[in-house]
Amino acid sequence: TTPRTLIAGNWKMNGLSAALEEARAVAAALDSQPVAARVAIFPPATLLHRLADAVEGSSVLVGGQDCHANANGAHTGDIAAEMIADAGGTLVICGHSERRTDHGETSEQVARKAQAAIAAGLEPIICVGESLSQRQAGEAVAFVLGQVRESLPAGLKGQAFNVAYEPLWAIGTGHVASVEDIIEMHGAIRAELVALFGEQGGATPILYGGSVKPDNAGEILAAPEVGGALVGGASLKAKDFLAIVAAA
Ligand code: G2H
Repeated sequence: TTPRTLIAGNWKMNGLSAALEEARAVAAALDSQPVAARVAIFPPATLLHRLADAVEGSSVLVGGQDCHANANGAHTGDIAAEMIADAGGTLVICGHSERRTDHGETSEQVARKAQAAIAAGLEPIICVGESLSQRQAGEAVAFVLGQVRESLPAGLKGQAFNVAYEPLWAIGTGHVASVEDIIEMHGAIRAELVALFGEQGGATPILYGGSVKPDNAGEILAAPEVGGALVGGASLKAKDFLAIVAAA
């Protein structure tokens, strides 16, 4: 069976208490008009618990933007996967390019985070993506497949997880990857997932992320091997986010 499309709204470091209204609006809209896709919101950690409470009883899923590889301990400022689950989250983003860039996260660390997420019962979304210079040098596919091999721990086998392809040059820039580029990369990732995980790898959702907006979501989500979208900027307003959900 084909897993349901996942539309994930990554608020990044945006959102104060007032933003809970946007999440409530998303939940109310989905309650009055159910959709086929799974819909998840990833607020900043400070809002995780309150957002989970705000959408409780609705179909909206909640997730964390990052988790630590360890279960607990002396790691000031970090958040354990179990804490995300305790706050009402069921998913977590691992290895977003902004974590890799801002915090120097390596694929090896990302794999440990994904393993920790699974141990806590969370469904990880593991992010990969090449830089503009790598794409221009013709190395995009080889680089991303290397990231897939290094960032996905063997412990994912038999567990629910997702991969997100986010070309760095398309994140928050308004430069969306062409559908041809997306099809090529998602096809390559699919083949790698099958090689790594067999039948399960053939069904693992591969999300696209990078300047997904209401006006391009339909075309991207209809492309082969695109199992959902990781939406940043356009997830902050319920109206835009719901338009993307409606395109799924
Ligand atoms: C890519 C994406 C969501 P945006 O990072 O993670 O952000 O849609 O703003 O490009």
